[in-house]
Formats: sequence, C-alpha cells, structure tokens
Amino acid sequence: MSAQLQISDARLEPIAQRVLAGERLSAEDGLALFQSHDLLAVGWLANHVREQRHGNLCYYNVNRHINPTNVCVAHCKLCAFGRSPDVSGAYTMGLEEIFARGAQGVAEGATEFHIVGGLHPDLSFEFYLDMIRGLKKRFPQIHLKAFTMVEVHYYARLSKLSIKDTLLKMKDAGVDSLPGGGAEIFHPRVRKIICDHKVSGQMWLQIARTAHEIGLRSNATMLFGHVETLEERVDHLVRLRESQDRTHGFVTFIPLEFHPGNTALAHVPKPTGIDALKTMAVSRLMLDNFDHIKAYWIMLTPRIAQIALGFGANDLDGTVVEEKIYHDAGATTPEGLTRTELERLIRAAGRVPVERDTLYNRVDRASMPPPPPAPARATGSFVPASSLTA
Ligand code: V47
Repeated sequence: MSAQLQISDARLEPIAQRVLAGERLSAEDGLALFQSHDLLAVGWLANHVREQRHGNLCYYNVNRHINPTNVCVAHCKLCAFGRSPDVSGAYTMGLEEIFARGAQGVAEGATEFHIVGGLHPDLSFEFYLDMIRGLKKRFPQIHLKAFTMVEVHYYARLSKLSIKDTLLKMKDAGVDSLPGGGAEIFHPRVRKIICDHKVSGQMWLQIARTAHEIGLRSNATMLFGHVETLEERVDHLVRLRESQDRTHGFVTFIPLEFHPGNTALAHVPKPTGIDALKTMAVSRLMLDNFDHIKAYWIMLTPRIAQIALGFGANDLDGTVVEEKIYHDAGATTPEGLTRTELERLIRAAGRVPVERDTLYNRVDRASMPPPPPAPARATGSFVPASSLTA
C-alpha cells in the first residue's frame, strides 16, 4: 500500500486494496466508506482515482442558468423555489424575456444555457419547444442543456405523448442534453417524504435511459442530507452505476447538498462540511463508470468546493450568473462567479484550470470570436402565465 495512505479505520483496509487494484466496490463497501470517520483516508482514495483519470486538471464552464418559471404543481417538501401561480413571488417569463437572458449569457461568453423550471399548470409543451427553437435560432453556438427527467415526464403527460416521442420532439427543437436534477434519492420511502408527487426513482432512470438511447446525453444528481439513510444513498449510487453500465449516457454526476431554508423541511439540520466532502469522495469511489464528478460551488460554498477538488471532484461548475433554486432556500453564496474567480479558486487548490464545454471538450477562447456587446439588462419584468399560452 502507498506510503502516503494512512488508514486509522481497519474496515477501510480491504476497500483500499480494492480501490488500488481498480476493482469495483460493493454496496457494503459504499456503506463502510460513508460510516467511516477516517475522512482523510476516504478522501485520499477518491483523490487517487480522480488523479488517475484526470491528473491535476480541473474543469470549469461558462454557463448561464435560465429558470423560465417558478410556478409548479408538484409542491415538493424539499423545494423552496416552486410556488402556486397566485402567490407572491410567483413568476413566469415570456419568450422575449428568456431570449434576452440568452443574449446576456452570450455577451458573458457562455457556452451553455442550463434551463430548468417549475411544472407550470398552464404552459403548453409547444411553449417550451418554441423557447428551445427560439434560443437555438438566435444562439446556434450555445449548448442547450434543458429539462430534467421530471419535466420530461410532465410534458409527456401534458401532451399525451410517449416519453420517447417527447424527448424526440425536444431533440428536434434543439435540446442538446439534459441536466441531472430531480433524481433526489431514488428510494420510494424517501421520495414519499420529500417529493411525493414527483416521478418515481425507477421512472427517472427509465427516462434517462430512453434519452440516452435516442442520443441525448444527461447528467445525474443525488440530493443528500435530509431524511435519507446512508443505505439509501448507497442504493442511489448503485442504481446510477447500473444504469451507466447499460447506456454510458451520463456525462457527469453532481452530489447536491440539501438546503432546508424556506422549505417544508426547514427543521432538518443542514448537512455538515464533513458530510459534503465524504459524499463527494464516496460518489467518486462508487461511480467507477462516471468520468466526471462535479463540485457545484453554489450549494457547497466556494470554500468547500475548493477542498472537494482534493476529494474526488474534477469539475467546478460554473459561472452560473443567476441562481434561484438554492437562493430561495437560503443559500448565502453569490449567484455567479467570473471565469477569473473560478480559475483563481482552482489554482489556489493546486489544480490546473481547463475551460470545457458541456460535453467536456476543451474551449479555446483564443480561437473564438469575441462575444457581442451586452444587451440592455433583462429587467425581470415577468408577464403572467395566462398571456403566454397559445
Ligand atoms: O432537482 C431543490 C435540488 C436540483 C433544493 O446537471 C435543492 O449540470 C438543495 O439539478 N436544497 C436542481 N437542493 C439543481 C440541479 C443541478 C445543479 C447544477 C448542475 C446540474 C447539472 C444540475 O436542486 C433539484 C433538486 O434536486 N434542490 N431544492 C433545496 N432546498
């Protein structure tokens, strides 16, 4: 065993042997890693795997989040973002408002728009397809990472289409890939408590599989630190690993730390920094068929995200610019970081920053035309949903 690895928890010895031999870990191994208080040994192992794959590189991207509406019929207990249409703070952007945000993103040098929103009771599927077509027509160079599996399921129901046909229409309109949200924890016991009306974990996986089969890649997430047990976290990771074995369609995995503020689970204590780092490390070790593990600084804080780059993460997402889901739940991080700030965080963690696009191709700024000037700032003057429907 390497001289650099000091193990104080004897249960980790055989697991470390398996990691160093490149063998797949079992669910029992995953649980032992989560249960261990030897954070540095768990982190060392995750960092070993991370450096084998990516050396000292750390990826980041220049993106913009666009959340067209926060009106949502799901009313998940975990969420502080979704609202009923008639309550204060509910908003729905018109198409022009969305395109204006897109133009701002382009002026900021974005290569990706990350587009997710609430399950609106009145907006038609056609509205969303028009949004995608309009964005693609105006900004053909931008990768559109749009709609979680939960939204796909909702639009399929709305439009009475199969999941496959819904995804094909999205792809045809210009969707390039799907973000990883809505996965939460797959186990039905947990979903019943935190997101009772959302698609089942099995359905989430089925939709991801269908997306991959028609050539749309996607991300995957796990929302941790609420009512789930460690066994249920491991179960989540194992199911994702099995799914990835079948399709190889997942691009990156993002462990999302739960923020209880302003949610119906506000009494749940916030996950600790130790838990966030351990979850990052165990994700890297269990998900041996995922190339990329992302530290989403918005929810981890830039400080913990930096440390996570030594605990298995090889990606720091992203410039973001405007973030609503975590900030509605009381996040105190900024809503965006510049490229310079991201690169500084990465360098200070001893890594070499590499700008990437959504699919982890290197972005060469020097060979790109300069971004157009910024348009007048989008005002946030949202229009009522009723005036938007066809
Ligand atoms: O699906 C909602 C989670 C997700 C809360 O694919 C909450 O590249 C914590 O999926 N506290 C949306 N989490 C964010 C997401 C994401 C983020 C960054 C990158 C990518 C990607 C995807 O946020 C939701 C849900 O799991 N969420 N409410 C909350 N109170």
